[in-house]
Amino acid sequence: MNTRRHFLRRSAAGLFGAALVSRVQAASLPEAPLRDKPDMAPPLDPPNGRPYQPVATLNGWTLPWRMKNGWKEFHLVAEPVRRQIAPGMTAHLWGYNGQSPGPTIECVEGDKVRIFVTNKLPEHTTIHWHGILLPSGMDGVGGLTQPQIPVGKTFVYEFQMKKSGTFMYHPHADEMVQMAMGMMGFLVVHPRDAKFMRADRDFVFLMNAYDIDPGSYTPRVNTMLDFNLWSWNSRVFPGIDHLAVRRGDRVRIRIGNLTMTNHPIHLHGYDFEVTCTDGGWVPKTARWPEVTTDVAVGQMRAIEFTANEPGDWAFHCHKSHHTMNAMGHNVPTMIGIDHRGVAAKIMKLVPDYMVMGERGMADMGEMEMALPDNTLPMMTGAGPFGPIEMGGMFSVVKVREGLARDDYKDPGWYRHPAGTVSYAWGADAPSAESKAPARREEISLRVRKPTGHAGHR
Ligand SMILES: [Cu+2]
Repeated sequence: MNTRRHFLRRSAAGLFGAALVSRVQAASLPEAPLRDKPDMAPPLDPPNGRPYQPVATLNGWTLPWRMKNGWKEFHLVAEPVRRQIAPGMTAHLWGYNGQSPGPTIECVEGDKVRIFVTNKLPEHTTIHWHGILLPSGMDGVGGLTQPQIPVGKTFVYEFQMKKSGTFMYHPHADEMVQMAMGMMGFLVVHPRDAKFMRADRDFVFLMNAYDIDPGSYTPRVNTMLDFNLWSWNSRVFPGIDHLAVRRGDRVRIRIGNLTMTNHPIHLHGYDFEVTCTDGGWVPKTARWPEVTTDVAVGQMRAIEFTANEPGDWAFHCHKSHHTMNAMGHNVPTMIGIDHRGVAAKIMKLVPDYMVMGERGMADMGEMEMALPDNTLPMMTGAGPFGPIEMGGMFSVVKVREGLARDDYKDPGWYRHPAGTVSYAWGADAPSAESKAPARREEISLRVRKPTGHAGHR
């Protein structure tokens, strides 16, 4: 984590003399830490205030705060950022404190919170605190409850957290543009009683979507439905963190949806219950078992399960186009049509031409073809048994024996006990020990997609 030097200098001035302290501190802003890496920072154990089990933000981090006269003070800086969407592609987005999404804000029911928001965007902005019960004038709706924050200015939001739960923040100013550019963040309010709704692992991420032409860097901001990158915390598979879980852990995954469509989120290997929405905790008597829960636009859902079954469990949006990266839709379906020989003839005229799928599109997962710069394969990623043929909103919950409490590292692929893996009829049951590389950096594939920018709905 880097630190913005000028803020540091201003706070450090207080150290040099008691006479200066009050005057400088009255005028000083809290530090606005900056993060330049897209990988998951370790959960931030609260250094002061009431204790809680901190959350793990997929490909993200938690914003540190300072305590001042009983207030928890945070500093968000809205600004242009560069976000690696997955290895091989970087996007020019807008976000907070160096990343899109912005850092997760964590606090405790009853906390008095003061959030400084500095605007370093090229246009005005505000922040709305989605789901938080607060005074109307702190609600962050530009024009309605406050003037927009002008370029270069800092506004202050102050409120007390009346209830615990799962919330988010995003602009309520030029919203279409600012959300299409990646401005959003997670906000978790922990229960005052640390034993209430305690989970051993508490993951959070926001769902977002971008429309970035292959070979370019900046999202189209007018797109309403035809997005071509479906992301979790502005990352797509295989760039999304795995969810490492110790066997026996009580696991919570909190998900918010700031895309323009719903996402049926599906977990393999477990049934789960929705225990929290952006409206609050769901009473036990009102929950039911699910393996897929739809998260509608603007909603948040927390799902919970006890991780009894070890393995590598796929976790993804069930809209199959949302587990693909950018591709074209103006491609005719060729299934059942024998066009052998045609491609070779066309390739003499158009060297990088590729015929799509007379047997389906699965071949895409293993083809080695050139991509435009800064463009991700449509379907990619290799597992221990071959190409995974996914993109977009896909990750893996990796349940393992004996992980340390604070160990969120990718534990590698699951080693299936002998005799527990599906095998080809007529062959001997194979040994299940996987020999695949453990780290996904070593296994990315490059597959050329059809040209044309149309995305998926
Ligand atoms: Cu989806």
